[in-house]
Amino acid sequence: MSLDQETFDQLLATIRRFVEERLVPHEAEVGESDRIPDGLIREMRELGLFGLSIPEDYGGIGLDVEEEVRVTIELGHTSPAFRSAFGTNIGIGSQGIVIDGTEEQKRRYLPKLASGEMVGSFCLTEPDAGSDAAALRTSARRHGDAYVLNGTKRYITNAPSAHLFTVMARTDPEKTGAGGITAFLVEADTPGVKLGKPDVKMGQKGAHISDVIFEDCRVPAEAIVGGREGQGFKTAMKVLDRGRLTISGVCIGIAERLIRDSLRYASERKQFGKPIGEFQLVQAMLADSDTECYAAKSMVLDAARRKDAGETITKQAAMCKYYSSEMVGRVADRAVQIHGGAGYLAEYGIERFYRDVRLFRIYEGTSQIQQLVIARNMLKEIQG
Ligand code: COS
Repeated sequence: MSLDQETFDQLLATIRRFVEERLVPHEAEVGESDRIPDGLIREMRELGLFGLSIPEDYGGIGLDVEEEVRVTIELGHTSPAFRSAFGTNIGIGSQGIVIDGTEEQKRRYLPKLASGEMVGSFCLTEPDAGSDAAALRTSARRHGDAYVLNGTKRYITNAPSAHLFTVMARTDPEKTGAGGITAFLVEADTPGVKLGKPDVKMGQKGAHISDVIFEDCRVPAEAIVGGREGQGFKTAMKVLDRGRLTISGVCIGIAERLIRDSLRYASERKQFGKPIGEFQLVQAMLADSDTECYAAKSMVLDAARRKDAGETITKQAAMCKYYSSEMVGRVADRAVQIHGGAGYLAEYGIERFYRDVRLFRIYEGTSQIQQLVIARNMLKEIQG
């Protein structure tokens, strides 16, 4: 553990209270307006949420992976758009620097990301490179002691509010695969950085994505993460290993929330003269949801502990993301079913979660990519 037990328990209790008292009451409003009130973002900054996983030496709280997963489960008890506001700062928008950055890059950016003064964002996906991330085409050509970036990144979370992008670009046009890719730190106000219109999404209203376009965008060589060309793909994969555990934590938190809401509804709603929770077919749905959620939680905490102990958990992270995101999809579907007509109405919020959770099976690697990563690692294991 990075924090002592008492401090960590206090942090968890504070976050639980913040979620219940400050975020849950704003869920419907954020879902309708597609905007998180500025005051709530300020409160998130004050609580240190933008720096949860950033090391203490650089102004963050420095949670280890298990602690971060536990906190993320709490944060999952409300609409995922709230966590998304700082999710890139503690995840894919900062971890490239934390894991592979130079000391100078850490000192320059991490304190501002930890305080929330800067929003960080991660640019890997492109119009023609999503699951096949190594096929990306954004180029970074060397000109003296600078690089010039050209290309378009797509579906970039928090791009509309970002100050800093971690951009994966091809520095070696001769190498078509992962080896020719380099990660750059590009500040959003650099000439040649443009944003597309915020995309209109199915769910997770209040969290915004857009294209990020680089047109002859010139950055100094010191912008390369870690200072070495050709390491960007590996940096991205390491970032995603941790990110997939965190996304799993969000899925578990939302599943817990939906199970709690379904249980309450099943105890109150009466049909045929008794609460519907007394009918065995409804009980079966509740039992399946709780069992699957417990299984996901057990796996994610195990994988997080292994990562904290220094193990390579690429396979386990893929398993957790695959299982947890599919699990919360089933739990949300059952929650709609248990709520019946009410589950389909905006007023009860269940349909909003149903739309929100659909994304988890897609971003930070689709379920099919997770299956591929799992199987490839199994084959590697038997080959020794
Ligand atoms: N940690 C460290 N290094 C890793 C790694 C990991 N988790 N995964 C792969 N690598 C390394 C490999 O070891 C290999 O290095 P060498 O060339 O030195 O052997 C290199 O990276 C290339 O790996 P690989 O050959 O497996 O790459 P592929 O092009 O076959 O792609 C997948 C691998 C499909 C797994 C990858 O493209 C992927 O994860 N795609 C999904 C991307 C994604 O999640 N996108 C969502 C948007 S980001 S929010």
